[in-house]
Amino acid sequence: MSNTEQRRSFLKVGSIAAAFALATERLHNHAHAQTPSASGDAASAADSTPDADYDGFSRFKPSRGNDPDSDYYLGKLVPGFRKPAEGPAPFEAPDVPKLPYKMDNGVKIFELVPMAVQQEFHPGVKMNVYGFNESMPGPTIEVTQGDRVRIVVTNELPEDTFVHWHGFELPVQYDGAATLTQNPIKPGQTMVFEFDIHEEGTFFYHSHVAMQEAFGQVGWFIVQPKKIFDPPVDRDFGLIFQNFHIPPTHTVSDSWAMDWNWHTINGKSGPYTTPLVCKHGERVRVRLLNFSPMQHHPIHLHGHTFWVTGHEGARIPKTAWVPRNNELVGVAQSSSFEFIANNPGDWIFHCHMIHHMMNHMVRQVGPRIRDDASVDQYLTNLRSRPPVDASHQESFATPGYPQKMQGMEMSEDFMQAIWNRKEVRGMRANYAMAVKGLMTVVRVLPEDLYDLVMHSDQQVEKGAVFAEIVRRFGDPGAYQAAPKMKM
Ligand SMILES: [Cu+2]
Repeated sequence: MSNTEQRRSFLKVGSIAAAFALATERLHNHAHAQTPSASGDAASAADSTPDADYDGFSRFKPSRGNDPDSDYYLGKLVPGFRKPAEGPAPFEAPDVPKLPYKMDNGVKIFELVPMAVQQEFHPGVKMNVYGFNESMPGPTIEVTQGDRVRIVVTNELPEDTFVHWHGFELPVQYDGAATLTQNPIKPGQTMVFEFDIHEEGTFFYHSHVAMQEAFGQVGWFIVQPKKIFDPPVDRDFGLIFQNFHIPPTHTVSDSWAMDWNWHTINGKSGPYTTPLVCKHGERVRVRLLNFSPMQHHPIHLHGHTFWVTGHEGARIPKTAWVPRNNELVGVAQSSSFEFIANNPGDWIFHCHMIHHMMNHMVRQVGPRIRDDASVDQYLTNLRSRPPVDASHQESFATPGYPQKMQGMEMSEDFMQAIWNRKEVRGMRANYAMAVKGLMTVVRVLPEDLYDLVMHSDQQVEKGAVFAEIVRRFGDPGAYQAAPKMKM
């Protein structure tokens, strides 16, 4: 298929009106003019740009580089586009607000309110959990190494609480380790914590009452280094992974449970998790925090190899960075990794624990027990049995369980809420069926498509951006668009 033909078929799939086509063309050309390698029909342009090649590693196409001992092997020290003089890229935890502060005599003052909140795990599915300042996880505290902070904690929970500043080397009376170091903060009471921050890196705050932790009481506490981390990144994302056991028809977690049926990333459960959107060629940092009560999460990113650059204690010396596709994050551990987004597409980014890849949405792994048959009978007759279609088997549905929202049972309101977010524009029409529980998506978009998705108000048909990426970087002749969804 010629390029022109491919383009036409894209427009057909995309139904992105002529206006959009022109706009894309314009954005595309613009991107070419500014950063010849940073866009589109990229491979050849990228090859001729010195910036794109680092000892055989290209920031614009999948590549490993020549020598495992090279600084640029797998993109290890390939810098982002951001200039160090611009300071660190702003930390961004999708769906979680930042906690504002006031200055008083050089002290940054934050007001933190532990409270019961309603958190919408899925569209319309509001769970009663504990958080801070109307949010679960709590709002992000972001400061700079060397700051002095005063955190005014006012307890609006119906019970005593303690707040711990996880990882900070601070005066012991501010440690928040329950009655070991302080008296409880009674309901309605305020306690002031004030300390200097000499560390840098990924920290968090949380209640130091076990059951309150299980109810969701945690938030980021990010300390940007005085001297910006090298190499500079263009994106700095943060994701908090949590598990809850919320029985059918309930909205309150059973914090005593040993098993978990609801899984959230930044307070939302796949497919309601918000994709991480970045531009082709950028250097991206992701910080993960596993704040599940009891379960570890092996976190896997598709289509890229990342370097693990730090944990919650500190950044790791570069000589000890490890390249991975999957990083196990233990309970109350964080892990930071960085990669060059050199492979355009929509890449699933998920916990690899099977039970965490669904909210008891059984269809992805098949129903546990087939209708009218014991497992033995089923296995005996395997060859002669017709394939199982679990999508419409009411007998598998447990009232109130999230499997009700699986597949075709996703309601119109549900799907509207999913598609109302700009971050998902142009993704495949049925993408939501693949993103469940502890899953989200990393979208690596050429600059023009990034602008279309994140900054334009154009109509973008479902699947159009994905099809365009396949057209430019993949094998469009072998690509099939998603079937039209009913809604
Ligand atoms: Cu997991």
